[in-house]
Amino acid sequence: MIISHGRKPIKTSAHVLYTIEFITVLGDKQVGTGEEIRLSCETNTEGLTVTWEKDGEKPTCVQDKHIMKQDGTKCSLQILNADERDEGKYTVKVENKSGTASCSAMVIVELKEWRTVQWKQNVMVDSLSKLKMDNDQVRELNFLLYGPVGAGKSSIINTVKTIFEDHYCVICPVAAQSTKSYTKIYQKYNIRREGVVPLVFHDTMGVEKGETEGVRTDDIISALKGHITEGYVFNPILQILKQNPQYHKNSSLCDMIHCLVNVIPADKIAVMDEQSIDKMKKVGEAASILGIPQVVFLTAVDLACPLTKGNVHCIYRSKKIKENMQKCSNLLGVPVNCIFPVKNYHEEIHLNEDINCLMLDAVAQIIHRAHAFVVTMATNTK
Ligand SMILES: Nc1nc2c(ncn2[C@@H]2O[C@H](COP(=O)(O)OP(=O)(O)OP(=O)(O)O)[C@@H](O)[C@H]2O)c(=O)[nH]1
Ligand SMILES: [Mg+2]
Repeated sequence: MIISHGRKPIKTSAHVLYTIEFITVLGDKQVGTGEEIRLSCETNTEGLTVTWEKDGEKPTCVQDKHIMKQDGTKCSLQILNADERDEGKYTVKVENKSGTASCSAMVIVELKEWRTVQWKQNVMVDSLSKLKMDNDQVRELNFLLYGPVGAGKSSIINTVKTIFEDHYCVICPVAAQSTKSYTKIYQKYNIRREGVVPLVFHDTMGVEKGETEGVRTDDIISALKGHITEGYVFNPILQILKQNPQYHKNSSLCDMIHCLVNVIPADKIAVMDEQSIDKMKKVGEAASILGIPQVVFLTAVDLACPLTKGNVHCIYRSKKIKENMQKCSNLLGVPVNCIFPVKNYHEEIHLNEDINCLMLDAVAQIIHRAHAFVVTMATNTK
């Protein structure tokens, strides 16, 4: 980005000053931890006063780490031994009596990988597809997707089906961004791969602020307990009544939800409204009381992090993703090790192994937790 506030050439008693222009500007950088960052640019004129900013503020310079140079028309900032604190937007401002100009660049510092993923799609899909339920009471694991409008709940189902079924699936309707939930019906989706894989994903209406808007907290709690059957049309004004034909009174372990999957868009954590957060916390508390494990799938990581957008494989090296996971943990009170960033298919026309592996890793986690819940509950009820 270049901003020039120059005026026409002006003549001083000593020499002519020209409107400052950049001949070369700062370029975006992506470096690993411990590497060197070198930002440089060149202007059309000498004798300028140069100042640097990081994220709009004067950078804290450390001796022998930050080296600023100005040589004729060239100026540079060298940062040695980069660490996560060096990530940000850098701006150089140059000025003389004729005016000022500035240009900026983004610096991304890849962290050391703090969580590992297998990144081998075939191995991961094969091992998950072989899942067999050896429990007499429960033949399939039930997952409920719950979260704000437009968070990507329905897209998760499409992405998981796409991966297991090996072709692009848009079986679950998704919306263009809107403030009202596109999904209105409680619908369940099975996963297939050379036969049925015993995983069932339940799609729900989105959470909204306002007591009579979006999916009701009491309805989601009823769904967790297995009281709501497929096809129920959510009513934001009225909770499901026991007389409703879609209310399943005598639910058992096989009807219950075995893992609650909260879905939060990574790019919108900062703007989530308090009422929606409170609703989600209430559902989370109800799940804890029932003993149902809960996790968060953090979607839209591509919109929240340029490093991940460029390469999903780098996700667990991204400072932005790490920060977002921490923010999400603080917001919902879910530990960071229960938060899984995922990327849904939404505009791609080709399948991507990294997107698949990231989702498969998250799915393996929920299977593990749901299975452990079923085993515990089945043992306790014997
Ligand atoms: N960039 C990006 N867009 C996504 C991602 N996941 C979903 N989307 C888009 O977000 C929009 C909403 O997605 P949905 O799956 O309909 O969200 P939802 O949570 O089911 O929304 P409601 O049913 O309306 O509550 C769609 O346009 C998706 O294509 C993602 O990981 N990255
Ligand atoms: Mg939906």
